[in-house]
Amino acid sequence: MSGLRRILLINPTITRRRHARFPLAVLSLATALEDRYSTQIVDGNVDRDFIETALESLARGTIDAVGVTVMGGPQVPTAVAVSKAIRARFPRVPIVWGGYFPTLCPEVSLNSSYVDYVIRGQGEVALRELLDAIFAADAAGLASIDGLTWRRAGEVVHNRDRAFSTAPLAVRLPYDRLDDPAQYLGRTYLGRRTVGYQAALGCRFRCTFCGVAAMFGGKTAMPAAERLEQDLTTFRDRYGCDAIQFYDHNFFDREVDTVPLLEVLARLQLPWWCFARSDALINLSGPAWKLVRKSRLRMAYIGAESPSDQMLHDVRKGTRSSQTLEAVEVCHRHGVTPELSFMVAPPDDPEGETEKTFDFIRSIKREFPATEIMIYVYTPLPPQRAGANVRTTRSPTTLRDTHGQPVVFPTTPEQWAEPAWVEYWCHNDAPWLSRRLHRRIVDFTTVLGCRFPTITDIRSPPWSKQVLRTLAAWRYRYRRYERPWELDVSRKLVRLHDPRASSL
Ligand code: B12
Ligand code: SF4
Repeated sequence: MSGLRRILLINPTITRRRHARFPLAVLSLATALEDRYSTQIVDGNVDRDFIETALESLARGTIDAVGVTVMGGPQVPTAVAVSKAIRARFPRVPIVWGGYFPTLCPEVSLNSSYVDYVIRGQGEVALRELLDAIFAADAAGLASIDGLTWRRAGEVVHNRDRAFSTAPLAVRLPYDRLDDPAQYLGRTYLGRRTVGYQAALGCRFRCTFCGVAAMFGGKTAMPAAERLEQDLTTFRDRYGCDAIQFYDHNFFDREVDTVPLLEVLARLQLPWWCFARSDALINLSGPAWKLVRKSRLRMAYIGAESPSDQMLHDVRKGTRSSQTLEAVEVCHRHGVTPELSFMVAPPDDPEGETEKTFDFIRSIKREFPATEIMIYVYTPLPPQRAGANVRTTRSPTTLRDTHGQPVVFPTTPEQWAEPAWVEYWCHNDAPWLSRRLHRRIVDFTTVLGCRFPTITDIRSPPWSKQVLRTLAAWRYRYRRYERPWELDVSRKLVRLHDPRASSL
């Protein structure tokens, strides 16, 4: 065994086994630590006893520190559970949290007995510096680690933000270190073995509702085309990959930077899916669209957010509703399915904005019925510390619940792990939503989803989708969304897929 200190990196369970994709956060950290530390990865998406596995590793006495990646929502309860279990049995082992949840809620994360350090933002270099300081017992050194939130004499200290780094684009991830890497390539409507892959880093926009700005501060960087080609060719030749789901926050950045990547994709011709902005799509040139068609882009997920230009302006989206419509048209013209995501029920006018959004969705469906629709509740980011890298439209402290009382956000990870707050983070519910409006959103979503079953659902047989379509037709036509019990029952029987929970 090497004399290196050993770090356990944990990806707590967030999704079902068959939806598990490469755990990119822990793989990135393992690569970054490589020359100084020995690492072990535990992935709760494939190892359903991941807490037991982590404890067994620690019981062998060879683990010197633990890193846990935490996304808000359903990963908070599992991250709390594994961290608590480790703290109870091995109280002296330092536990570090990183990822979107601790980046957005660093103080809350530390308000627990089982998180010692929080890394905000990109973690590769910060974690290495932190481990170096911990093992050198260099308490003074902690103060100079950018992106670290920690406790000094009981008081929470937020070091300054870490500058955006493009260094991760220079390395390739060690996928072969995972047990059976091929198990991470899942069957989706794109292909039999779909890989989840991130090509570029960050996002140059700073929409006020989005956690990505807190992670990257409005910065982005594109990878070299050679890196993309090498990675995708390896996935194809070594693991049998036949489709790609890009995790890039905005695949279509500046055309001049995107074209070399499109050329790679046009050579490989593996069906693919990506996040894209409407303004970028409508401004793509003819030659770029030609590459897109050749490359077999199947679906583009576009953050339409709202039909209201005022709201789009208020959340600093930087696009207009007319651009959403143009993007839908241009996508259809080029054989790409647009998948529009909307945020309904904003706190200022939940009912009115929701109805306007429903009407907008109906008008799009009339003209382009193949457009896919995702409906979320608008849930602003939780309160941020002073000086955080996030711009908010309004202070969350001004939010009121349905009784007119100020919304009190969780102050501990356990509170964020409660079902109501998991729903908040997943954009499914909010304290200002009346039960009536919540019901109406759920009912509309059900009727719409049955009237136009998503093409991403490959498990339900075609006949069952036809049955749902027929059953839902009159409700959709006459806007009779309320209590669609017959659709609820039928949907459960055919187990209709909901891409909001597990993606493709
Ligand atoms: C894959 C993915 C998922 C998968 C999870 C994995 C799987 N299938 O196996 C699934 C589909 C389950 C998922 C679910 C959700 N997701 Co998600 N997801 C992603 C996605 C596309 C990629 C994540 C990834 O691998 N990134 C690449 C790695 C390298 O980056 P990273 O995770 O940020 O890690 C870096 C740092 O965060 C940090 N770090 C991370 N962990 C750690 C740990 C330690 C110890 C340290 C030191 C540092 C550190 O260092 C890393 C390297 O720099 C991201 C978008 C994106 N591109 O990141 C959204 C994203 C993270 N998801 C998001 C959200 C909100 C969700 C949901 C909670 C809600 C929703 N409606 O989408 C749902 C839950 C749904 C439900 N009802 O269950 C948001 C988070 C923003 C926020 N406000 O919290 C993102 C950014 C998408 C977005 N733009 O809105 N997701
Ligand atoms: S919503 Fe999209 S464009 Fe806006 S900051 Fe988030 S990832 Fe970037």
